[in-house]
Amino acid sequence: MALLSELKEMVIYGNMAGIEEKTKECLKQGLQPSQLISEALIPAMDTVGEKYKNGEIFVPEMLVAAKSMQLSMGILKPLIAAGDLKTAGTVLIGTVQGDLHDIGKNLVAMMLEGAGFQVVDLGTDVAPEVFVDKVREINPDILGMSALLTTTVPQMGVVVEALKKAGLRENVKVVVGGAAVTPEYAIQIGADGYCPDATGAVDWARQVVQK
Ligand code: B1M
Repeated sequence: MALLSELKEMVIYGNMAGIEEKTKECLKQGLQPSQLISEALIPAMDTVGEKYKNGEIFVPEMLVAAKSMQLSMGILKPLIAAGDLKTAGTVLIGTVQGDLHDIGKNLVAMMLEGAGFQVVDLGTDVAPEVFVDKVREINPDILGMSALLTTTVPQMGVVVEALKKAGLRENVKVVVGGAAVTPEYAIQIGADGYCPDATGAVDWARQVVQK
């Protein structure tokens, strides 16, 4: 269907100016919101992820694509009845306490949304007890933490310990990322995964929920 391909291309090339109009046009032509998401938006973000992996595009292009996807989603979400859209899984995400960097974390969140995950974003400077309380409240499949400062990375270990103390550690898969985090640190604190970038986070999350 030409309209779906056009919508998909608009996400891939980050056409923020025209994407809302195109989304409305698709709906006017009788296409279903869930169809736009599964046949245009999600495949578009998959292509974007591939292009990023292959070094064909960089963070700014990926951000604009993700923002275009979100503009389209903004129109579609209210039209989707609860339960109509199949979620790939739920991800709770946030930047750890003391850390205000959120560009990378937002990109990870947007890419996960683009891949069909329901993302609950706690923002930045998130205290361990806030992570723990939210895990208890929404029972997500995955808890993702981001840190950009060497001084805030240890907070990730504090959260993992707090989850254990609350008896919630086995209920959720924990993934960590951010420029100051290393795979070795992830192993050291007993996280389930480390992802170096947003596309890696999507691949990892998909594998986890498939299991
Ligand atoms: Co700050 N800052 N900053 N800063 N800042 C860095 C991180 C720094 C490396 C700059 C430097 O000195 N060269 C340095 C940290 C040094 C260190 O600890 N090793 C630094 C510092 C020191 C500071 C302050 C302390 C400066 C000061 O005030 N003296 C201060 C701290 C404030 C605080 O947090 N409490 C500070 C403040 C700021 C701003 C507020 C001005 C701004 C943040 C704005 C914002 O985020 N809204 C800022 C910025 C922009 C940067 C740099 C320039 C860029 C970071 C960024 O957005 N990169 C950064 C230097 C640099 O990295 N070149 C720097 C782009 C982003 C897409 O990449 O976040 O790495 P990144 O995310 C990637 C991956 O890491 C991964 O995927 C993303 C996309 O591929 N990823 C995940 C991230 N989270 C993930 C989670 C996952 C999986 C993957 O799973 C859950």
